[in-house]
Amino acid sequence: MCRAIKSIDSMEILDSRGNPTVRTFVTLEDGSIGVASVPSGASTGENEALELRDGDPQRYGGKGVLKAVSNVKEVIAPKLIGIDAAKQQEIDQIMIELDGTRFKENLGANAILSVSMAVCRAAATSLGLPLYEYIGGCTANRIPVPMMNILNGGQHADSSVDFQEFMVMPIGAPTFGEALRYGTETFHTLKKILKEKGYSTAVGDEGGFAPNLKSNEEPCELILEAIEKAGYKPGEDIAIALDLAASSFYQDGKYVLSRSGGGEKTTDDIIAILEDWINKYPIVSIEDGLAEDDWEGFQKLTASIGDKIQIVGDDIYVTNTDFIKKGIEMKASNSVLIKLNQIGSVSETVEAIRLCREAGWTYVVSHRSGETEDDFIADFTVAMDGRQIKTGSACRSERLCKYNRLMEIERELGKASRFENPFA
Ligand code: 2PG
Ligand code: MG
Repeated sequence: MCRAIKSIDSMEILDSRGNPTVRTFVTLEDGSIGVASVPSGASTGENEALELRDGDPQRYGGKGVLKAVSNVKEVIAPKLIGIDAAKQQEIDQIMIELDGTRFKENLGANAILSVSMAVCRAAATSLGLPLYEYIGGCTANRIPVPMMNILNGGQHADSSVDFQEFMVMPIGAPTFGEALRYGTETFHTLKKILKEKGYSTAVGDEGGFAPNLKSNEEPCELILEAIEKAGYKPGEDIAIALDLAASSFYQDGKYVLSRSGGGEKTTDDIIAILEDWINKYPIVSIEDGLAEDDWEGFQKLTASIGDKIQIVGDDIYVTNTDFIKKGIEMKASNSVLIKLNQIGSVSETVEAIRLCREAGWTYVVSHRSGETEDDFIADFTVAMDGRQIKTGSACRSERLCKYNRLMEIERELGKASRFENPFA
């Protein structure tokens, strides 16, 4: 069997924040090689699959991943040698059983996911197919609308803004390439505006600007101005999407806006703020507007504005079908953020997306704030017929490599490619 796995190797590399992460190499009998690197979050959900770190204070402040690397080489590899790399589900299942815990606490989700993705790539190479076609079949042709995080706050920046992500979504663009241009021109225009106002134009973890602003609302005002000054129609050409990452400022049942000096807010206060904002700004999507433990709050938020905009759950679901099922039953949102490393394997991520589709929910495939030059999610989103991808701003190559890959795919598909406003 030429597609059989011949060897699996792994190493510690560094992510975009200079923290260690896992890169794995899978080689098949026919010589095909698949390489994959896993990302790492900062505003992580409590129930994410475990990112195994060494905890050795002598190396990288305890953040080394040599144990995860050794788990790939010593524990996982011997069980997978000889198996057909195209048997993705079987391979993922073997690793899940080998780990034996609900949150992949033995082997580490970083170890398991790196193998899962590398196996997938190796199989695609062996079959001579681009990754999106291998996973999604010969009809995979939709290029997602980017959510470009051009202003970073919260845990992704060292600034006075409590809310984490202020994104532009070029929903009115005719192609992905044009969407990227709309978003990038807005990003450059925002830089000029910030400069004129005497604000810093240094960037945060996801490549968006990270100035100290007067309030959590000012980013919306500035982005609106940037969209217009760049020559686009707000809401028509370019809309706004937010990720508050509200779990990161939720303490003892209250939302504490300490960075901006905004004081303590209740769930109802936050909902009122968001209701007000969606009337003032062309906001089409709000992610983690409330905290992961605030299921009733999510329900309320969705009941109040879920018919007008997309309500995305990230920390609350952690790409885990158990939590997504609960959310669907409770009508806690109408969309799910999808991150491979929250659940830890390609097959389980596909299951999470299936569940969203069955419920008639949307899904947004996402990067992490700590990324690598791995562009797996670009192909994966196209394969999953994903209409939206969130992978950062228009700078920092660990963000742009995903966007650049999507431009390549759009070019390769030519006339067959589709690009549509997900909200039309
Ligand atoms: C998020 C992500 C990605 P992190 O909250 O959606 O933007 O951030 O990877 O830090 O969890
Ligand atoms: Mg989020």
